[in-house]
Amino acid sequence: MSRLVVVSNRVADPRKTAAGGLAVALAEVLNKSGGLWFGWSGKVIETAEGSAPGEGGLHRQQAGPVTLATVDLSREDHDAYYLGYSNGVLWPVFHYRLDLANFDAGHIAGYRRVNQLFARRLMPQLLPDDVIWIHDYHLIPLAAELRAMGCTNRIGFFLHIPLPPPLILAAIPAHDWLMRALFAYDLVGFQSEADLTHFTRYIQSEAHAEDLGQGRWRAFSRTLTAGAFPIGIDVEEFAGLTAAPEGRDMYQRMRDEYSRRKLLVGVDRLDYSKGLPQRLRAFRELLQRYPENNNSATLIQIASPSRETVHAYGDILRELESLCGSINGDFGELDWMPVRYMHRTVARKKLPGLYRAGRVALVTPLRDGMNLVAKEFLVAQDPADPGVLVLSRFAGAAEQLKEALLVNPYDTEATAHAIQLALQMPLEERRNRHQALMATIRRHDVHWWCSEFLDTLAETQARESGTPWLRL
Ligand code: ADQ
Repeated sequence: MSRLVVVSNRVADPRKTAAGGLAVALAEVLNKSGGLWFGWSGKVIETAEGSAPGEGGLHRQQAGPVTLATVDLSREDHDAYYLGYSNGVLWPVFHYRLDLANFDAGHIAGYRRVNQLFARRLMPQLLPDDVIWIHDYHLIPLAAELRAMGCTNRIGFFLHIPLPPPLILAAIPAHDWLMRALFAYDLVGFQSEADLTHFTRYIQSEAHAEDLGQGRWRAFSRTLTAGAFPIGIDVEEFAGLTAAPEGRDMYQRMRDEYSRRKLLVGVDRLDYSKGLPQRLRAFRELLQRYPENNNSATLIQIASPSRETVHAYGDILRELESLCGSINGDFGELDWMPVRYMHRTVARKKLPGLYRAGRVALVTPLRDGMNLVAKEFLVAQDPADPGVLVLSRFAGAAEQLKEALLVNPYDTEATAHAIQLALQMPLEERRNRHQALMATIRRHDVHWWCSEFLDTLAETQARESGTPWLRL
């Protein structure tokens, strides 16, 4: 078995359960192959302390059979690569928010510099047979940088966020450079068929790519395989958390506290892609249109702090606080607060209890690669008396979770109506929908995702020798 090398912006210690499903799944494969996990240490070194842009020390640490190798970043690199380009250009554009993108030319230089730094630090760690799996938008050009240094290993890439249609992608000044960089990979994986279609339309129209069949495409004198690999969760792990003492305790506390109420739950990172203001407007509409919910329906919305140094995130925070305040002010009673909003991260062990107490989950992003909260909510339910998932049609998960109540989050009235249907749904229909959804979630869990991606990568044709990768 070849050794697996995982590269992602951040590295998680696979021994810590708080790391979550993805880390657990990757840890399993990494453990089996005695693998290496490489990424940014999370540390920013101020230039005054001696770290220049494009430089950063390497730290190696053993986590059981897995080696964790991390690199520090200088302040300048961090600000340009992480804040400026990854989260100031790629995140908004890939989520269709051109209005929030800042195409400052300096950022792309930093993005490229850090990818080159990663390649320089990773290259000496590689063995000839290693299979390399690179994750997400921070590291699109990494394979091209490795190839330019002579790396001939099999390299796969998985994009966790959506890929927009060609015309939106083309708004990025360096879009052709980015898309060409993808051809340094042997396999490129997306979350959904929709994202895959956007990619193939782009490469056909902009790069005259040739369709070789079976997911293989040829352009820039290179061949890659592209496919949709919808990410799942570790169902057993999450069911275990639900049944654990902390999960049960949280559930009981929520049940006791809200015994006279119908509980709705929302759990997100505070991000403009998650559609939080739209969700609150729909909840307000629900209270206005269907007055039987007054003094009853209660929305617990948890929005964990995220990327607060990026400008657009401050605006969404203020908007959310004002919407919650006005709903509580207009509809609240002495003994009933319609919205309980918390701007903090909830410990992973407590989430299943909260989900299980919810009659309805509101997962209504304006755009989302997949959205794992939707899947976690369903796993945490009591199959004999399950809650209902209201899911945005713009989440990648909507391609799979057809039995959820799918909504357009921009349509406030229709979303309010769907929430009302969810609150009123008879037991038998709830059970049937939950059963069908669980079958999908079990079939396509995170272990399936990992092995499907890695098996497909192993089957890609050995890279053509003799065609050196031309520098980007
Ligand atoms: P995220 O945008 O972070 O991930 P999501 O898939 O919803 O989104 O959540 C990932 C994990 O974070 C889940 O396990 C969830 O429980 C946890 N989480 C979210 N909000 C939380 C909160 N307030 N408190 C505690 N935990 C919270 C990106 C893409 C997604 C894609 C994932 C995985 O944006 O579309 O599904 O990667 O590929």
